[in-house]
Amino acid sequence: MVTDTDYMERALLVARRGCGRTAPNPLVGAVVVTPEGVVVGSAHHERSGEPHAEALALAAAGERARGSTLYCTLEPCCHHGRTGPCVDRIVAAGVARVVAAIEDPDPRVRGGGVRYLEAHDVDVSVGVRSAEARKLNRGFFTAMTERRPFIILKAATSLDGRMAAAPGRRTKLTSPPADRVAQMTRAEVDAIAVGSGTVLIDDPLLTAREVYRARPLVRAICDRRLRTPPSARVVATLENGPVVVLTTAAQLDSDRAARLTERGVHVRAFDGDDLVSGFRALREFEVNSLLLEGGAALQTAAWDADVVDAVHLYIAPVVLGSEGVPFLDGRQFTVADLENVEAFSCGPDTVIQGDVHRSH
Ligand code: AOF
Ligand code: ZN
Repeated sequence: MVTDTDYMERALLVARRGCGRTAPNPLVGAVVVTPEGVVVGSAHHERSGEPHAEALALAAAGERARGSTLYCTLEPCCHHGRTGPCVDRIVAAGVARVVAAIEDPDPRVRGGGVRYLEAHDVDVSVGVRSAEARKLNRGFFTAMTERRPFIILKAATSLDGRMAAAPGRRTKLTSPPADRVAQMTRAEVDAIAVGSGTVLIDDPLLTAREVYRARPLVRAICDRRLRTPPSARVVATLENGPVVVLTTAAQLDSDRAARLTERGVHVRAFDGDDLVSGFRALREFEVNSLLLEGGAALQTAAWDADVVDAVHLYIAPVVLGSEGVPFLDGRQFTVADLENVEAFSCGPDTVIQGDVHRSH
């Protein structure tokens, strides 16, 4: 017997085909199934501004959608956005039943799709595979509910929890296999962020390399004092993705801001004492998820601001000693603070990935 859960898993699989392309919109999959259990339409949302998964799946099903069940990984929309409400199409197609994995957190929807369908005699169930559906779109959910991106803090440390041998000294800790895993994460997120100290010390490119990315990666620099040199490598590689320098309002009129802007860098102001306002400013660049790569000061500030949603730790089998720079400036942190932990070996290194447990 094929169950609702089986069809929803299929819809989730289909939704993943849009991976890395849909931001700021969600990944959505939809499957149309006749009362006999035949799949007559199946589709995913391909890119923001293009047709929704439900509309595409119903179009594929045509007349066969009448009396069918529609499985969708997100509650169908009921707003007049760029593509028109899916609920109207569902009713017009004569769908008898809708099974949605989870309520849409978009304030324009939030249960409105379900209410509309029920008012038009469509039977609706919400909650099948909801945890997977939420995970699939965790950036979208965080952006909708908290108005900031989902933030992954990435750090490489020694066995004794040090990130560098001494402050301001670049210390290579991880092996090439571990670096490849880190590149895969860069391929999945919408943006990467570093502090200006990291730009000055490491002069990184902040691009996704040796991995496929469907869209350019937004590269953000938190730079209250506007120290980013216009000669930085990140500025010289704008074809790899936009560069956004987040600074304070006082710096906006400076010559340095003008020079960066001339080179095509987006200079934006944020409240320098409120890091979250900086991350919020990135919504202009359609950023739902962000990888926070360094340095130590920026990571500690994000941790203290309670906006770190997940931690990716790369632990190298070396000891740097007490002169080294401690992870999170020595703040109390153990893997027990994380949920859904995955740990694996990568060459000589150990990678630990987990979500930050929040009581609120
Ligand atoms: C999508 N694809 O398959 C579904 C979405 O900008 P619009 O008009 O396309 O509307 C985007 C909103 O539509 C989005 O925030 C979500 O609430 C809803 N559902 N969006 O891009 C889809 N089903
Ligand atoms: Zn829709």
